[in-house]
Amino acid sequence: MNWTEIDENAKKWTREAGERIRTSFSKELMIHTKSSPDDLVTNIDQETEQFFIERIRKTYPEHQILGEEGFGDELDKLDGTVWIIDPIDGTMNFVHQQRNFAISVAVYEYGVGKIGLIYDVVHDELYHAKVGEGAYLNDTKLPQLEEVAVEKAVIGLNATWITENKRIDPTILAPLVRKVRGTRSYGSAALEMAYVATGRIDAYITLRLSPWDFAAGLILVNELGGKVTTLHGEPLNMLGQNSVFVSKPGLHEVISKDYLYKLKK
Ligand code: 2AM
Ligand code: CA
Ligand code: CA
Ligand code: CA
Repeated sequence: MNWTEIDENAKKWTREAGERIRTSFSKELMIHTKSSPDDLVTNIDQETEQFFIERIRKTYPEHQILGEEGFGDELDKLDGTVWIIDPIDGTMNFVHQQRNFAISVAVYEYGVGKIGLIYDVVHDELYHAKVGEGAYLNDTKLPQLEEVAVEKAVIGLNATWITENKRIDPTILAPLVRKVRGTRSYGSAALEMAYVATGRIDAYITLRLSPWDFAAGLILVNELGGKVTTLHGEPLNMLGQNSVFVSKPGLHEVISKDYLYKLKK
């Protein structure tokens, strides 16, 4: 397996896909809803996924593809080489703001992350990691993550999870919100993981993500010494939905022990 070539192609196609998305800003967008009125998808999400699939199928016919919009393969296990793609992560931001969204592309081999790319299309910022070779923002190598105290931490958290909701007792995270220095919510799981990787936020907590939301971010954050687990501290299931807790080292243990212990098993 020529991982250098796969990495170069993945980066090239991601930047090309980003250029197409930037060009689309001047054209009319077709917006549909999926599971609920707030769950959006556009023709650009679909066309971008198809753009990747055409290139991967032509160059690597033996690889499999897991994509959010369903143009890839239906997988029940992660055998062989699998590309995990979210063509636009943060579609609501893409539609409402034309910013704060990203392309997320990861390549896994037998379930092990090899290459992770998160491309902030509007800022032309490519966060990338090849396992064992460090993580980068464009050409700049990112430093290893350092420990931080809870009182000094800024965490990515959506207000949904501290108000009445279906997935978590809101009294579990409310005391954490009071303790930390600040909370932020950017609306793109991939970007929030890239922000943990760059130290712009210290942790990110959310209750329901799919593999394409976190596949690339997991590789980036792990490469820098951060931790990515479910809220129960378990490894993420790469074929299903998960709660997700991304954090700098040290802080992960403290938040788990002092706040998340109240979660039901
Ligand atoms: P998406 O934009 O690719 O759908 C928004 O808080 C974050 O959660 C985004 O990364 C979004 O990804 C993700 N997400 C996962 N499932 C979602 C859903 N059913 N509705 C909206 N956002 C979802
Ligand atoms: Ca979506
Ligand atoms: Ca997503
Ligand atoms: Ca998406």
